[in-house]
Amino acid sequence: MATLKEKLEEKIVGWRPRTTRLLKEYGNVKVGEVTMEQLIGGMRSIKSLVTDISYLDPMEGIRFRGYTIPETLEKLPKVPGGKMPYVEGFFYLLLTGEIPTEEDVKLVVEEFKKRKEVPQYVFDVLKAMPKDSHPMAMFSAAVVSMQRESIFVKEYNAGLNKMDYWKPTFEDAMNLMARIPEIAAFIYRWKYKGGNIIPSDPTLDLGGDFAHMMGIASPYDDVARLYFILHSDHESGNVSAHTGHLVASALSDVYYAISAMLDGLAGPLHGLANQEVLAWIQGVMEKMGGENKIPTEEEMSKFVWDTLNSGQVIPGYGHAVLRKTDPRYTAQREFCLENLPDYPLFKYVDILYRVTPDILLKHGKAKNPWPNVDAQSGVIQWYYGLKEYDYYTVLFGVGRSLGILANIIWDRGLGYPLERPKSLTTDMLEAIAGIK
Ligand code: HAX
Repeated sequence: MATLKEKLEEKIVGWRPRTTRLLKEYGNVKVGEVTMEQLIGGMRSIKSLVTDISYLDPMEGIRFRGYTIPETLEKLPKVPGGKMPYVEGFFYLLLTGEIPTEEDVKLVVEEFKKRKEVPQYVFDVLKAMPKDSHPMAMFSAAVVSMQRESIFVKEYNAGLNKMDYWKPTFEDAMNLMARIPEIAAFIYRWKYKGGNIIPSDPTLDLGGDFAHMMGIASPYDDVARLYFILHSDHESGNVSAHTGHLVASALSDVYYAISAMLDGLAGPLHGLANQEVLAWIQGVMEKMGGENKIPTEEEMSKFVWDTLNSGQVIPGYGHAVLRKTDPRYTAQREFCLENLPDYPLFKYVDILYRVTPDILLKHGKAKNPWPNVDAQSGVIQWYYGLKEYDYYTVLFGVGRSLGILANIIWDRGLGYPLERPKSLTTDMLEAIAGIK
């Protein structure tokens, strides 16, 4: 049976002629136009990146390798005793575009186990950081501290054919991904649990071992699997994905690229949003009478209107690209309905879901009145005892590493070049606008 690397080789070699043809024969074909608004406005929606790992449709939400979230969760092999798929099998899907068999998944699980030992110096680096360092700063530092392990760098320095760049990149990506869960769990236990570290259990899959090292009982293993899968990829233009791609485009190895993408994810406009949404919902609960008082829809509607009329946004609603309920929200909502239907904080989330979209529509400002992923995820973490807000983005980062590593391997496989867009001056823009 083919290993993941052999399968990937077959896929990459088979794909290359498509990219080469587009470049050689259709290089001058126009894909879109760029307006002044897009240029000044953070390059919003400019079509300027290529990825085949995932695609975000505004009406439908994310598809991973062509599969919707429900299809992904349904089709991938499940971990025995749980309801969620193996994260390892999901990584196989991201890399190859194919749903793996049970056997394929077992091979990836074994590969990760062989590679998962975290060098002691990584823990020493983390222990040397001030205790009040943000967990994302710790995560990023831990990853970049392993840069000396890069096989890509060694082979590149020894002289490597460009066509083969992806091979040591694959080795680096597998080594790094295998180690990330233990690093993330170490940060949690070191920072918030008095340094009481729980060693990895080599019999468990990635999600199961992560939950074990965090010290949180089942079904948190399924929560971890679901969370990592849902947060893995959201095509290439978001800050973390774009940063990972950009840094790797300089042929910086994956340790540099993943450390940098984590730095982008740490921003409040990106990965940090989920903790803000949870804090807001808890504030709503406090104001409306606490966990013993579940508001009626009328009471909640009034609260939402009052919030909007006082000029504030409703956190967890709206999206820059999506124009429907985020399917990542729906997947987590279904998990809540099954596992914590009566949890007061979830009841609040549920009532908000029933009243808010209509109100936002009537209010008429938000282009998307529907909830986004962040409106649900914090509630689940809180329920299972993970109450350290600052840590939530680390969970996001573990998941996002899957998507970005898959992208970087393919970037190298297809020979995508150094990223280098062109900038203009304000004078030039004024000249283009005809003002000067
Ligand atoms: N409540 C009230 N008003 C909202 C709103 C909301 N949830 N979402 C958007 N609006 C308002 C905007 O403030 C804007 O008003 P102004 O014209 O007065 O500035 C108007 O509607 C148009 O905004 P938009 O084009 O619909 O939204 P953007 O693409 O600019 O921004 C945001 C998308 C997600 C940032 C936005 O919807 C928002 O602030 N939502 C609340 C915060 C939130 O949920 N953040 C989580 C983001 C999830 C994510 O992407 N994570 O990575």
